[in-house]
Amino acid sequence: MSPENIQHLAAIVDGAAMNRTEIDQIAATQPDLTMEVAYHIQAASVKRRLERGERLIGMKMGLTSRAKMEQMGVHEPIFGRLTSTMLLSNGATVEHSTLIHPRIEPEVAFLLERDLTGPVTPAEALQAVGGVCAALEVIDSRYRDFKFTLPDVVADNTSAVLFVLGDVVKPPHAVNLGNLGIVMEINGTPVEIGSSAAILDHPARSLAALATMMARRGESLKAGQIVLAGGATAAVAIKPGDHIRALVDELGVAELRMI
Ligand code: 0L1
Ligand code: MG
Repeated sequence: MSPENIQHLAAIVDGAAMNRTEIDQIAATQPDLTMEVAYHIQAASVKRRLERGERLIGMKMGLTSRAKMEQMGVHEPIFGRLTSTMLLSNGATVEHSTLIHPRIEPEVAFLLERDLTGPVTPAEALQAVGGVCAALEVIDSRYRDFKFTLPDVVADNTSAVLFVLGDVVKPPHAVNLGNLGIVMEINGTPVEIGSSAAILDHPARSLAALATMMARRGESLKAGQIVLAGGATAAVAIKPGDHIRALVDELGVAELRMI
């Protein structure tokens, strides 16, 4: 695909993300939308956000659990980019009308205290981590009816829109990171129950996979960045009035409210 077309498609997904409008799948009209091209479109669309003053604050892994892969009909993890306007304070209130068709999923997040350049093993990846915490990620695909191919969702920055982090931060070796029980409640009712083991079998494997995938593109993670390791359950549609809490063993609660 030509550089001009990549920039043109980046402007379309960026515009849809900014204006919270639905678009048609890119793959439907662009047969040369490979995964490599899709990551170029993602990078170019996020660059537009940075040029408007947002800061790159981290990265996210997507489609890391079998439940998510089955839900979306795909079979490999992908990564996206987190910017400063996506991070809300724990317990924040979000207006549903400012989103398209939001869904939410409980996650575990890493706070990096060292740079991390792949390829790395999970054990090496953990050496860059200063802390882990509970997280909730709101995803809001810009594609009509939340339907897309894998390259489409990569181009759309893996549906990233908002996230919150829990207040409890612990060193990764201080918790049973590979098997933390996770419950997501909506209005006091458990709607999803899982374990951090569902995140590519161990969240450290997700972090290592991220660093390794980024290295293939000549990119790396930096000290101070946040990494959302990926959903541990299926994502759930949310509506006005919902109070959503992710309760993660040993890591407390990440929560937000929809109005
Ligand atoms: O964070 C995620 O796992 C989302 C990846 C993109 C797929 C989706 O929008 O469900
Ligand atoms: Mg996610």
